[in-house]
Amino acid sequence: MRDTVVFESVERELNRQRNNIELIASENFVSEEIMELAGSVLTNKYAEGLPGRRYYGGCVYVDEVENLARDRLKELFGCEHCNVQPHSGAQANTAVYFALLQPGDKVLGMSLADGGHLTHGSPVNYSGKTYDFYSYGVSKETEMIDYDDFREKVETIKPKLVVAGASAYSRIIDFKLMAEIAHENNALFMVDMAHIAGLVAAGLHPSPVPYADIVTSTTHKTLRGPRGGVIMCKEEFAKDIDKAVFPGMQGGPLMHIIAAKAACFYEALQPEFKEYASQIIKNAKALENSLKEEGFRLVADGTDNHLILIDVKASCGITGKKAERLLDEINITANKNAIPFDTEKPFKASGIRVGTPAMTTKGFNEEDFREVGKIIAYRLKNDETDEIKAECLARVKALTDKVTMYQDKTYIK
Ligand code: DSN
Repeated sequence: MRDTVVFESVERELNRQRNNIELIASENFVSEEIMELAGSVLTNKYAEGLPGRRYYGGCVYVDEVENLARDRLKELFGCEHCNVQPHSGAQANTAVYFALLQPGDKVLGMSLADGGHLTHGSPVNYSGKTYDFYSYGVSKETEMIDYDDFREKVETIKPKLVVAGASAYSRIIDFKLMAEIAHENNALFMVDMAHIAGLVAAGLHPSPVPYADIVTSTTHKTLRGPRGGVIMCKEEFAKDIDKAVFPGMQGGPLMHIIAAKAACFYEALQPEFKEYASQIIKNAKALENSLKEEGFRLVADGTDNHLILIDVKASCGITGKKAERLLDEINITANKNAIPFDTEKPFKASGIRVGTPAMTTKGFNEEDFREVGKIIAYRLKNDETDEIKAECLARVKALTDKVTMYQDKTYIK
């Protein structure tokens, strides 16, 4: 008997994805092929181990798939070795720590409050509870990474591992400089490039791969693949990383997701992906300009990549939590986010984070994003009236009505 209840929820989510302007900077919409592979019969297969060295029979075809994913990922980023099995970015990061560190070892990562990630040493996360994490952050004046302070911290703390990468940072990160500082001080250097992986793949953000000992990423953000993680590393760490993923952290890999990852890397190797990534950045610039024209204060004064942090407290006198709700009510999806030196608690926050990858996939251009900026301003800078809400909803509908992706396909139900 068909479980209609869960299918109805999925149907409602499909309609939400169709009707909303999706600005969550870490989300995207996958292609029909990736969706099909993620929902394929490979979900039925156990394949613990690596291609050619499995703990189960019947792995000949999933071996083909995992080899394709590994070869394509190596070609895409030019890494020496990779593991495509981590179920998520958090698990990829945890596996790296498990491979390189002992509990209590010193690690330096970017502060969550300044744009880092939970797994970069937050006290509520496994990383912060297990290792002796310290943090670096952004300068108060520029709200960009303070590399002098970073150097001083590496020199005085003498961490075993330095972690770079962020989930709410809108400027280019100087991975080469950070690697030099880490290596001069005998620290290993790891980069979590989850947010910007698609931009790196397209050559639009400097790649950390030549400089870092280990690079982790998710596959579902700017890279536009299925939800999952990967690890890339220098050959000397290959065995330790593979062992840390399995049997260290995980059991059976998700072979249907690895097939979808293989398709994602194939797509990212095509010339059209470069155009897509370039449009993400052009759209973010258009949104930045539109928001600035409306008088908004943007953290770090704008963006070089796919995301913008809007200081809604300084700009409109409201919290990020309220801004998120006001936008939700007009079918614009974003998330509240702490800004550097925030005086609000993280659950309320003074900012919202907006990104362009998802709607760029759906075909939005600079003009569309200028209009998105104006709608955001109109909603957040005015009183909460039914008239304004209705006007905003109509303007959002005018934009989403032009989208064709996911409209006529039944495969996503
Ligand atoms: N949770 C992700 C984000 O939204 O940025 C990071 O992993």
